[in-house]
Amino acid sequence: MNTKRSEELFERAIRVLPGGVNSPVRAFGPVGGRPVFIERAEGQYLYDADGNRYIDYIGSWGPMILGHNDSRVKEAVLNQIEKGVSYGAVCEAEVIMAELMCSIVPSLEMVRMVNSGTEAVMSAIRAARGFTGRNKIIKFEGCYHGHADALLVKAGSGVMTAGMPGSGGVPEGCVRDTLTAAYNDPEGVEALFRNNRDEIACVIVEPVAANMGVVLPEEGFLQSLRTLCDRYGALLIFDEVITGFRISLAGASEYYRVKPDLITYGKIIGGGMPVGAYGGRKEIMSMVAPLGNVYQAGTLSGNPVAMTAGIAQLTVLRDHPEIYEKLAALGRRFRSGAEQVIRDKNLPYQVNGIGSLSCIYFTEKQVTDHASAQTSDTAAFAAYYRRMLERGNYFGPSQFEAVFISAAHTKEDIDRTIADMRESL
Ligand code: KE4
Repeated sequence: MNTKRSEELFERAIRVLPGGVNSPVRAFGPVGGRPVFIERAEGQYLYDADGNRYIDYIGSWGPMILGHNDSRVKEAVLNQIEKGVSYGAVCEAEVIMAELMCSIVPSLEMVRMVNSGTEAVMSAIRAARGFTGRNKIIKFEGCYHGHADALLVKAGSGVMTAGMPGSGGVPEGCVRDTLTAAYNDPEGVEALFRNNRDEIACVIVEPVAANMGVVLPEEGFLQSLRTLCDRYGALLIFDEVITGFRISLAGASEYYRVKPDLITYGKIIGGGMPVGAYGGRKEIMSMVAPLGNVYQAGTLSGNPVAMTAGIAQLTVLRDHPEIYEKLAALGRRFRSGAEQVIRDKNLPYQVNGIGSLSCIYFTEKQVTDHASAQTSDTAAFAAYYRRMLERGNYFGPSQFEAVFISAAHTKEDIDRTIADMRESL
């Protein structure tokens, strides 16, 4: 595959961007080789600077659930741009977006828009601490909640890919109040509550852990968190930056029938533009400035172009429930095809997933948490990754990232990828 132009661009990039990237997960270090530079995207396809076409299984790490350049989103954004790109003042699009999210997700009584998932999570935790008057938080090993200091503890995604316990530059004082438990281990969570009785402000969890691959909550796990939070007076935060509006229209809180106190969002709600949000019970959100004393602000929060993109995408998802049936069917097709190849080739690999989120783990152990995910053979994954890329399948360059399928993918795309998998595993 000719990647000459990408290589030239990468030579320039590494001189002026740390590692040549604006986000570590885009770097190809973990899989070897150098990143291909994308020039344009359409539907389920990416086209790189050398004209190579790829079936896209990242979808910008989740936002592009309808596929790239969806005409309904594009038209709405272009119309808004004609009216200006940013006002720094309230506009109707912000109200429509908040009303739309609250009308779709029963747990959302009030919501605040921000500019990224990281900002959504750090703000939700601040609101939880302000509401409860407590400092400690519980997170789960392998879950990733963005790069705010207090959350960079045994985090997933790029931190896990790099094999880092945490991050440089984070003072001990910033993580002193962050407690961690193993995913799917309610007993471990209860022990933390018992040992920190009335000090815990919140438990934050990815209801489907999609930053150590894809790890599903075991039966009763999420409900156990709800019960423990109620018993000890802590808040339950669902980080739905990936699962929100993806595993079902109303997300994981509806899918699993567990009601969190706060939910964080990103990705899909921005339609590809930089957007995050947090929201939930009105009495908690009423703590947020200017209503309450929990300060949080943002120059581009509620940006009209970003709101318009999000409104357009969420409206399509709300008005076309058949999209979720298609996403689920394509996800099942991908996973069952992968399982067939693994069986035929007698490989000790695992396939996890739900709806349009999947992950092939290069390990013989069933993956239910961070420790079991860590048993994966990342070198074998890297070799597989490069062979699949050569054949025009673009996955996240890490064993610990999810495979994202969009509504623009077809059965033929999936079958083609499975055929390539049969040659690449
Ligand atoms: P952002 O700040 O990257 O918008 O969102 C942080 C975040 C928060 N919570 C969850 C559950 C997330 O998955 C993320 C971000 N996800 C990664 C992909 N695994 C973003 C990709 C990247 O870091 O470039």
